Amino acid sequence: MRVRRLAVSLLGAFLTAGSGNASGSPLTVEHTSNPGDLLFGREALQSISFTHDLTGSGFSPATDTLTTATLWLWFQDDRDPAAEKVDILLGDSWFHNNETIRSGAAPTPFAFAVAPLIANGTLHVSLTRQNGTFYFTGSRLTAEITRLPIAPTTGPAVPVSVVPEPTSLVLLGTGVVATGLRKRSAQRRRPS
Ligand SMILES: [Ca+2]
Ligand SMILES: [Ca+2]
Repeated sequence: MRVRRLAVSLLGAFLTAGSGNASGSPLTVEHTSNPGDLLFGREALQSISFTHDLTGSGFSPATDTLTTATLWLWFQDDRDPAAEKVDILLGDSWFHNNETIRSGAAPTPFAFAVAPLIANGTLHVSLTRQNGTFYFTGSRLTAEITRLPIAPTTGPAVPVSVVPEPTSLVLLGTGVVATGLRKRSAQRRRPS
């Protein structure tokens, strides 16, 4: 039993290590906006707009590709008998009309797949009350990204010229002189 638990931990550690910043591996980034439990329908609040920006959470448009992206929106009914309705505009044109806000102590959040709507890591969101009174309690954008491998930086080729060291020059000079002396000595020994 202990061995099995250890094997599971080791596998978990391996998987955790493998899901890091290695080239091409998926990463998860998220951005949360919580404007502070705004109550729609009273205090004249009818509409709110905000922008999620993943670039502040580690997403880089130059090297990262979005695989999936999910927007979560949390609302809370204040438990009156009326029905709660909200219009949700995502990006510039993705419109969800008259969505019903579900009641309950911990209502299920809306979840939208929004990867096609994200440009340069940002997503614009607008919420407009249509009916009832309700709280808007938070928004979260979660994305899985793939990071391109970073190419090693190679500088321009530098031309290399070989300059003989002074010691080499001395040895070379000595060799030339020695060869000359040997030739001269041989000529002297030759009978004329
Ligand atoms: Ca209600
Ligand atoms: Ca209500």
